[in-house]
Amino acid sequence: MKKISIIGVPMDLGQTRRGVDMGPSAIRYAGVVERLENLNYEVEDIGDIEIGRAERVPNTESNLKNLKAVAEGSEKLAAVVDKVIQNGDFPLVLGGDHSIAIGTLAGVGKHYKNLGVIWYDAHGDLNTADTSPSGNIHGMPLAASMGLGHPTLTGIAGYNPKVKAENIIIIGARSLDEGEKELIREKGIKVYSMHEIDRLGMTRVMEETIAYFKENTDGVHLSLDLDGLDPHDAPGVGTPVIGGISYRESHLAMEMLAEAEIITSAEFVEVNPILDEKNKTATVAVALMGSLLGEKLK
Ligand code: B3U
Ligand code: MN
Ligand code: MN
Repeated sequence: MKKISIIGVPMDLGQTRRGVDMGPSAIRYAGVVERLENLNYEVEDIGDIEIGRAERVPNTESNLKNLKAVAEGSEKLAAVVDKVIQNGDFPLVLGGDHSIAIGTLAGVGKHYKNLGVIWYDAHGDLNTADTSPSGNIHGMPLAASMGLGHPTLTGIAGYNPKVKAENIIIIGARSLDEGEKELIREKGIKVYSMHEIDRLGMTRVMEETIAYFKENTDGVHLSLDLDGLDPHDAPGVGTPVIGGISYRESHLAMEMLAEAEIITSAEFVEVNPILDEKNKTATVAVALMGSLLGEKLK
């Protein structure tokens, strides 16, 4: 069985709410290492990536907040993820806000000709500098990984794109900006919004997702934003959106992925312990990691 390497990324510069930098600590406190060791994996916690400070003076060159510090953190994370995969281990990345996916995917992408990405999120994270309503980079990582947006973000790790539009599946979307909707239409990105999840059920959504990836990709990265879940089940996130995926549907999704044995790397992001209720969201994240990595009820 593969060794799991845990990488913490205390990043809060991709958005403006404080506290999400403590996500990795909260997830560790919720027992991630023990949980995975109980599944008979060898688990190594390789510690946290060092993240710079928020920029006090907004940069004049673009509207992107903390661009330089986010890019620097992304480069460091990409290098560590790359090394973990080179060693033959499974990278499990703990966020931090979702801007970290730029670095994770930059490290993962060079190892696969046809990388699949599951983007489990209330949002599309498909903004660019031109379409972003906020300037927050955590709303841009999926576009950046496709090669769209500011060159500092698309050029991380020196290659581009990290994933092709046809290999992306978004699950749980219910808050998309106009520019993101246009991009989804233009690129034909597959989206199972809450409408499809309600209509088809999570079982069919995952069956279709798994079948597509088995046919078309040689590795699949799961990027799970805890705000994909309903705020009732995952309250500790910076941008909660009502009407989300339930705890139960999420476990089912993770269990189906485990059974299909298609996931080759994963990240869990946007856990903000300051906004949480008794570490509930970190605890949910760890439970989902358990299911994703093979925990069974019987
Ligand atoms: N789409 C908005 C809001 C947002 C994106 N991701 C999160 N919030 N978590 C934006 O700012 O790009
Ligand atoms: Mn996100
Ligand atoms: Mn989100």
